[in-house]
Amino acid sequence: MRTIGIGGAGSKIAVKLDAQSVVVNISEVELSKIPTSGEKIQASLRDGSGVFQGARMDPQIGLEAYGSVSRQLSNLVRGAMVIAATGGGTGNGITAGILKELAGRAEKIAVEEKTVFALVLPYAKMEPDEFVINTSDFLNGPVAAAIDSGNTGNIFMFSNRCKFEKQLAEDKYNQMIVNSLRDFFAIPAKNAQLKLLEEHIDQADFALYLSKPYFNHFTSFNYNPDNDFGKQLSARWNPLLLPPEQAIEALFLLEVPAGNDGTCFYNILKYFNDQDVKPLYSVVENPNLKNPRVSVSLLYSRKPAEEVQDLNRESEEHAQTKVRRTIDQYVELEPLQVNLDNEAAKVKSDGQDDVIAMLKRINKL
Ligand SMILES: Nc1nc2c(ncn2[C@@H]2O[C@H](COP(=O)(O)OP(=O)(O)OP(=O)(O)O)[C@@H](O)[C@H]2O)c(=O)[nH]1
Ligand SMILES: [Mg+2]
Repeated sequence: MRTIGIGGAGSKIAVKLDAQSVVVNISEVELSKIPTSGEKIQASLRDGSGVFQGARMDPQIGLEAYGSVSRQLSNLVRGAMVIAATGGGTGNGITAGILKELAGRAEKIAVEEKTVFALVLPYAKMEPDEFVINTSDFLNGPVAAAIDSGNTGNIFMFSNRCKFEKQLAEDKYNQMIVNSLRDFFAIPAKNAQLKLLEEHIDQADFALYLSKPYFNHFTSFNYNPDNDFGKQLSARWNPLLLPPEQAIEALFLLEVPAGNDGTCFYNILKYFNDQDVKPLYSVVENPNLKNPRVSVSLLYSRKPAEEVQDLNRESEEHAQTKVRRTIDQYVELEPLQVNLDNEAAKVKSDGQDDVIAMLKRINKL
């Protein structure tokens, strides 16, 4: 499956997953830093700006730039996986363009031509409000419309929560996202390579599952057949993804050590049947394992509007805590004598371009 990384985060994660990824950016600088043997596509703005700065957190700029590459991308996204963060301007805006194009197609898209999306959402508690607002608009708008049209494949909702809570390095966190995706995408290959004990999930079954226009939450863990499956599952949601809603469809692969007859899969089947879900499943023997291991995926279709409410609630609580903290810590300060012109001149002579750009933005220069 071709991988397409859009914007800064999207490109960095895509090339880790596949060294031949196609990467897309407005900023030539960001694009030049991405090591890929695949195609590099530079989207451009009508007035020629953006080459250095990208979309500067503005999805409208990303959407405008989408126009310059829409033809090329609408072919490339067929049967591919698109990876992008929803907080910034480039990943958000260009991916919005792709989703709108898919939603607007009159014809139904064939299973093998569906596009799968891996989105990286900001952690509302600790990331700037702009990222959260951009994400809300994106989920409420183009994502909702694409799901309603039925013309998108599975959408994986990664979140940066774990990165911030566990204070992980960006590169390490990106690798965790990639490992997690690889684990899920290995399911059909494991079926092909390992001894089958029950049922079979082949490439075609897996492709059909991936082509459904729902959110996909997947996880895997060592399964203890003596304990309740549902309890183990809800304790082992994938911490990199948003937690799922009630499943509409499901898939699981149970791997058991040599000598285990694999009949503990009936417990898992029963768990899903109790929820009126008939999962696609298979049981294989994996001689490298000491304990049974299960990989589970749920497809759910919570309206993006509700996802957004959660994001907003989180950032609102965060804002309130911030205010409270400020009040708690209120101390009287001597008035600071700062001459902005002098400060700006200092910054200029330091060559701190980013700071200058920021001061310009807030009209101090
Ligand atoms: N997991 C992860 N998140 C990242 C990374 N880089 C940026 N982010 C997050 O992605 C969001 C910003 O998206 P970016 O990809 O940097 O922005 P962009 O799409 O390039 O858009 P502009 O830079 O505004 O043109 C924020 O939520 C960041 O925390 C990364 O390498 N890994
Ligand atoms: Mg960027």
